[in-house]
Amino acid sequence: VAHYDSQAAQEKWQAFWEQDKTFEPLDDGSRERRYVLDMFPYPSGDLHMGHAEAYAMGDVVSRFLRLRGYDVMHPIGWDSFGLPAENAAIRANTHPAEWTYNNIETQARSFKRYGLSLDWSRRLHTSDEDYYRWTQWLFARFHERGLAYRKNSFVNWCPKDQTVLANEQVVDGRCERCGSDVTKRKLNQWYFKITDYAQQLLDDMTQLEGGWPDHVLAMQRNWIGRSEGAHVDFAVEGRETPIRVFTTRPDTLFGATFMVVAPDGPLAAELVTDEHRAAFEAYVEQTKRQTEIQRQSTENEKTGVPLGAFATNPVNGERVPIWAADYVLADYGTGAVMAVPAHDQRDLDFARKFGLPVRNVIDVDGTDPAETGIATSGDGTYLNSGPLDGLTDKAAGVARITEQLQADGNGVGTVQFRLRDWLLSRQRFWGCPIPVIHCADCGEVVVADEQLPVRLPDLRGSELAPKGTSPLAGATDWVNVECPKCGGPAQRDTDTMDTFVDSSWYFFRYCSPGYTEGPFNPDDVANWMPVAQYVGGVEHAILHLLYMRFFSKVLRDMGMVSFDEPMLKLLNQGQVINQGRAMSKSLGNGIDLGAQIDEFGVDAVRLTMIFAGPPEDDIDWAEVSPASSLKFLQRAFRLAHDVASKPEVDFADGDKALRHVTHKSIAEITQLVESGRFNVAVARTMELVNATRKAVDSGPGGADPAVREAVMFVAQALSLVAPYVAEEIWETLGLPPSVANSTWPTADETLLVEDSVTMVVQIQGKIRAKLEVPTDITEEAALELAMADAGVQRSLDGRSVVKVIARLPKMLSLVPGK
Ligand code: ANZ
Ligand code: ZN
Repeated sequence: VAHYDSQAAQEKWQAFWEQDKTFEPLDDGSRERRYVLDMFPYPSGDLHMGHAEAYAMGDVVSRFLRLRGYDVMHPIGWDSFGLPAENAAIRANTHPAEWTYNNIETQARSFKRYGLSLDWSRRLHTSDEDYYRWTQWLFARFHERGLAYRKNSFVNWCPKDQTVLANEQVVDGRCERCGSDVTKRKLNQWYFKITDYAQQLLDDMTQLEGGWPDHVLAMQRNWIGRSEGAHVDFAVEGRETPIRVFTTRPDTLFGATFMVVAPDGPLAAELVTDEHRAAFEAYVEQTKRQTEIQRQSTENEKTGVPLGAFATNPVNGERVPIWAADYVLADYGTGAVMAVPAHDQRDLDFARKFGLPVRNVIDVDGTDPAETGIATSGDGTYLNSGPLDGLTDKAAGVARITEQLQADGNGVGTVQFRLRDWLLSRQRFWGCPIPVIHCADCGEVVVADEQLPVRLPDLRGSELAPKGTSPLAGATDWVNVECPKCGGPAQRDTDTMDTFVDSSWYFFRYCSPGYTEGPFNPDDVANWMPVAQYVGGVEHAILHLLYMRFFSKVLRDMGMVSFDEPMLKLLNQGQVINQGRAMSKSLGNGIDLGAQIDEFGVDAVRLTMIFAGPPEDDIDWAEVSPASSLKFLQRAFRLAHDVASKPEVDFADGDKALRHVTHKSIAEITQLVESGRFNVAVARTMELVNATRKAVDSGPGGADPAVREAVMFVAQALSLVAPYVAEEIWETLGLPPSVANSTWPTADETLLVEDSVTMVVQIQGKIRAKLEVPTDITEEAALELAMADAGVQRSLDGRSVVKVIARLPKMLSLVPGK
């Protein structure tokens, strides 16, 4: 029997695709373009099972669109700056580039072996000079537009990695990378002003609905966190300017009995009186050890200190004390709140602990929070609230009080976002240098475009060890330069950029690789983008996927791109797990991709990944069987050897029944792949293989043209998931290579009609019904249909059927009991 040799097929077809440039797009406008993009890999070690799954998914889409006649771009590159390379270089006393580019070569080889339909001619690495030159160029443009700025503030600090982290990189109070508890440090750092785009990032999500998973949109919406409310000004005794608070409930202002400011913000330090200073300073130290999550938790025992300062409630003239407490965050709203203990649980817990007054101003359910200790919220009847008394509607209360505040000049309605500006400085070496020179006289001078890239100095090994300052600061020859403006002595910025900056624009670069006039050619981007399908892990739901949307909007405002959203469709593949758990070293349940491929071949491994379930679901490797995938592929391959007709044969002469099955498969599989149901498409392909095998062995036989037609489509459908065996089948059929260059068929509507015949139903020799049934009807289905017929029921008259004689599809005879 014929048997396909998966390893030999792999080498043969890799060479063919490379030589044929099968997967390089024509890019000449002769076909409609489609851009299919996988999130580019980080070069940590070799490819693993997770990569294998994600890229197998992207390849289904890319190969499908190619066969459908589109000019498909499916590029690959590496996100090659980052900490692991630096840590490896410190350990091995080498340069991070060595580790990085070695790993890239290993991964590139594995990608090729894995049979992905990638365009290698557009390959990029974010750590290449001709890439990071343009990252710096973009930084300069952002700076010109006021979207890159420096400020001094408390930032998230990872004590292990010795670098700052963006808010998005702090997960449950820990460093997203190494899991260390994140602390706070006061540093002068660079930020991107993503908050300028908060509203647009929110609004444009309507363009992504349907194309992106709902939960990703929900996560972004929460992260952006839009709140409507008001700014209210409280005059402070002995201070010229009032304190401004942000509140979502200005209608509760009559119940504001004290104020609270963030201990670690500038206000508290300024307001505190000498009498309270020592206690306050101790409290600030304590605060810094708390994570943001702990601080916001309602479970947390409330702590705080009085500042000795007092303010005036603008609506009733009451004198209220000002406290500092860690539950108020320095960088949300204004870093100060009006405390309304009756209607905010945190304020109530605080008031009860420190004996501050509680005044109920909304009767929600007849209870008094001062007595119950439970704050009430929502609609109710206002009381103790001057002009609001008697109103029962929250919206009306908010509107009324906001109007009054505005009229008196004590406040204004406003919108607040949870989203913070993006902190992009990192005190690490292996990243894109920030192209700024600091001069005592001229301030921040951005390096001129012609001087880019600002190259990394040549540091290695122990020179990179974390010291709490950037390793670049140690490269004094590199740091000390002439000020480009005044020629005086100046210093380069010694921080590098967050690697999420690199990955915020790589997909533009793919459109015009090697372009030297800018980061990309706007014409190429106009041709290829937006991306038709983006594939990658859900762990990027807020980091990368928010940042790249922000970059695209800035580029749009610069006139370089014309769309609001760069990625129209997003697929988040599930994870590959083993025995119900994520694979990990400590559990010892890791599965090695290379070993799986050695044993079963690429095709079987990929088929297993796709067939396991819906793309979004996790795959438990303990519950799937690459061995049976391989068996199926061998079955499909053997079919090709049983095709006895020649390529010139006319399918119209083929067996009707098999043609019907084939064309039904074409229609269904097309629709299934289009709607992302890849696993079901594979199941349909398996059914087609079975039907064809039957036709060969016990039907019209291998010489029938319908068999050739069926096997050709089997090869095309399989090429999306098992490309090597698909090529082998195609070749065995005597067709010119490659199946990847073939055209996906369209189903012939006339062949889709179900063939039917008339089935007569007899009872005791008499015809009781004539029913239209499919030619391939089963006895079970025929009996069910017959029993549902009114004439049959009348004739049976309540008697049960004791015997069935079936001569299908033409006749069904029923023998009733007594
Ligand atoms: C008075 C008030 C009364 C409040 C009431 C709520 C209920 P969101 O919805 O998340 O925007 N707040 C304002 N700034 C804060 C900060 N920097 N740290 C901690 N809390 C802060 O929350 C807005 C509400 O959170 C604001 O409305 C304020 O408390 C508090 F019955 O003001 B509210
Ligand atoms: Zn200068």
